[in-house]
Amino acid sequence: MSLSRLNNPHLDTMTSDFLYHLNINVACSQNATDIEKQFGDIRVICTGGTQKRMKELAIYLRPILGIVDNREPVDLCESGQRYAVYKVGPVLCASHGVGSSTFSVVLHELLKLVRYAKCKDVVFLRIGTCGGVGVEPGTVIVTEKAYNGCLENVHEIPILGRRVVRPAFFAQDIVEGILGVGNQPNDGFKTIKANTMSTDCFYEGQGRTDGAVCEYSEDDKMKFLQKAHDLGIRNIEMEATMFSSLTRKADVKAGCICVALINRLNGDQVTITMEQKHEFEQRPFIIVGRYIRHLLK
Ligand code: R2B
Ligand code: URA
Repeated sequence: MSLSRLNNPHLDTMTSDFLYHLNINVACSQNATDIEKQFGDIRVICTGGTQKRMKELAIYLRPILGIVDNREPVDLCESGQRYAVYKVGPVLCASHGVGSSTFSVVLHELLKLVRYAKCKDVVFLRIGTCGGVGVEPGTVIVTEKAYNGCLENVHEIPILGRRVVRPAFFAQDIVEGILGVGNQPNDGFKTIKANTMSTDCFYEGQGRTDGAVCEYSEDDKMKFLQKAHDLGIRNIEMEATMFSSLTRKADVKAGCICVALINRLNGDQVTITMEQKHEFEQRPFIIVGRYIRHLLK
């Protein structure tokens, strides 16, 4: 799929576009040659919550992409002071913050960036953490359908004063492609496909009883988590509905790969040590590294 057109006719009338949060100015009228030179070879955009994790991913991907470089990766968007973006050969690794609102800002700008750079067949991936629902902590979950906090398989966003409801699911070939490189004999962890619930709130929205405010009982919470489980939901995070629906609208393929830090059927507090968390966070790297190798071969 080529990204030569996005689903926005207004872009065709603009002579320049300032990607404000990335601090990248695109002169559309001059065939965007600088942007094409810098970013035209991009095939995969990896996104994840934190700057540190995206920098680690960039370093992790170097040998996989045959890139010999011992220098610190350069944050190409440091001057924008919002998101970090690292380029490793044909892969861009960008941070997106917590939740759909911060992610959608950088996602709109990255989608435009790859359009202006005339990138071909770009795949967007989110590499994240999540709470598991009935799965062992450390399990890697590849999202099929994304459900909102009302357990509806849609993304809902107010636009011009109206509630706009959009489909929220990932392309089956991407899901299967990612799953196909998982579960290798020495992995030491499971990779599964499942549905994901995305919420705008880590605490009440995810049915936690340990937030600053809580107006339901432990029993209410367990019933809700069970209902989610019955819908095939095996993990809860904060971006998959927006990510799947916006990439779908922009006609780009995408995938969401998250590692479970806890099993929410056993509690709410994320109490794993930072060392354990770091080890868990490497697991989606392993899967995504293999998938990128498979995509680019
Ligand atoms: C998972 O982890 C973050 C919240 O701790 C959020 O970005 C998410 O989806
Ligand atoms: N991220 C979430 O959104 N929820 C969790 O429970 C853990 C990580």
